[in-house]
Amino acid sequence: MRVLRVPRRTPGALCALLLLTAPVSCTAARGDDAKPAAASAPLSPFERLLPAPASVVPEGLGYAFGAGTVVRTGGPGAPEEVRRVGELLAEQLRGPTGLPLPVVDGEGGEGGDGVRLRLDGGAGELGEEGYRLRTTPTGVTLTARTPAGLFHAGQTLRQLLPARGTGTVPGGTVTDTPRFAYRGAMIDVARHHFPVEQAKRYVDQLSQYKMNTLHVHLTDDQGWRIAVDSWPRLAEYGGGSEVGGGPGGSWSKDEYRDLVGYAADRYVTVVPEIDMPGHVNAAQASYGELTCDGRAPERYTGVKVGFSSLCVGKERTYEFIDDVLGELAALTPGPYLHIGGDEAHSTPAADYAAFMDRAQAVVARHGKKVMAWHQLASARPAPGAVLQYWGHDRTSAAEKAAVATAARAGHPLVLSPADHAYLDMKYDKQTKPGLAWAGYVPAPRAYSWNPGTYLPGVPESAVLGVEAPLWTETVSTRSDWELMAFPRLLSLAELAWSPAAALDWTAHRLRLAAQGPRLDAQDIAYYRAPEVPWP
Ligand code: IFG
Repeated sequence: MRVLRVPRRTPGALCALLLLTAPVSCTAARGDDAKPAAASAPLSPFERLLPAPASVVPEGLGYAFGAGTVVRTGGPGAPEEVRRVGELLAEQLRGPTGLPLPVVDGEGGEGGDGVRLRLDGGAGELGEEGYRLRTTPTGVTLTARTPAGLFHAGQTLRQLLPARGTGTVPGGTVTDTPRFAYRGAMIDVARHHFPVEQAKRYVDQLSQYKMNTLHVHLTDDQGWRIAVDSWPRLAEYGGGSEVGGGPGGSWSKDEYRDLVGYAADRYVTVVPEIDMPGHVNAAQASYGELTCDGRAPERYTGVKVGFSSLCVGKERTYEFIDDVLGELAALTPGPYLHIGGDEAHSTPAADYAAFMDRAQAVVARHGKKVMAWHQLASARPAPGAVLQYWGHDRTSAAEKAAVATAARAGHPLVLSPADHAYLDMKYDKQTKPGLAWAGYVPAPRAYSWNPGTYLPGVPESAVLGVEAPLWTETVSTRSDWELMAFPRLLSLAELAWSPAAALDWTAHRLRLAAQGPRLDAQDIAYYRAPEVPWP
């Protein structure tokens, strides 16, 4: 059931009529249309929700959170995972509200005031990640078919309360399911090293907006950031450089496991990337045997791309990728290993195709699915390989057509158009960090595209989802990271989750503005984009 979103200035009488005929969320019903419309009348808590939910039916009185509010994790026999979701939600709500919010098993019967988490295997219409959130004066009931759905319901509940302090959750029902399955953000920890704590903070932030995938670009010319037991110099030596000549660094296997577990608790899947056959200078500086002439290059701290290539004709190369991908697969519960494949300008096309054939076979042998940048379409993508498109408006029709052909041949696409979704693109010429090779991406441009119709000849059914990469050639601090990522990541989150019918910049910009106090409360150093009416 869709909720009609009627324009703010709908006359009260008409809106009241509409209320009789269709569930509408119109604030004009309060009769405030008599007054000249304010620049932006304050949004109701339902209208502030980001990503915009599929359906909202405001109804009756709400539930006031208070000292007596209890979080109840499911009826008898509810799986342990429901309790864990309840504990995490309570923890996320205690901060802003300052309330005790104890977590108890069971629903405490109808008299049980508070927040109830309920798994309902029969709620087929909610799918794998959807939920229903129903609020009455006695409490808020979160219902979902899966714990992931309950987690997403909790993120909506967080936004129905103020960013600071406690309040009343408005009465009514939110019924919500995502448009796309893959809702991702990528972080490049190779150009500049970042501690795993920063990646975990990003997981907190992106999962709050129902994104469910963190792609980690672990290796590149400037650095190797993950320990590999069978090739120890990769992290020990190859991790000791970064753009600009800083100390670099790398993650131990335990640190990577910690990130994977932390992400899983928030229903975020980690997709690790080992870029190949290009972008490999750090690996070759660590092991000269990985070059064709056996001579290890110097470690690289510049920002050029396309100058390195694994030695496609050497068997040692395939022992290397088998060892590396094998150890990474063992650490990665998620379905994908990303093998890069971009900018292999120093690998002849035939060699590239032969190499990618073998690399894809290695991924399969270790029980994982292939993900790669869309250049793989020019070679022979393995059955089911997912292609990540990073083209832009100036990408040739031929290149777009090759990707569309691959999509129609059964290769799902993850869309990351560089001139909409690359978070390392400057907002404008004043932006200090960032690049501009794909043009400036001001906040509205991050939102002004429709993944379902974006690529010619690619039906929405071939689009697995969207992903917002943040490359770090020019980003070396948390504040620069957050300046570039926010608020544009929230726009990608809405494109990834909300129904196409909900996508409307004039409403979205108000929802972004309403997130300002929440980002402030979480100490996120976001860019106060001039196109957004921040409070
Ligand atoms: N393209 C390169 C990245 C990075 C990026 C910076 C891809 C797939 C430009 N490859 O994007 O390594 O340098 O915007």
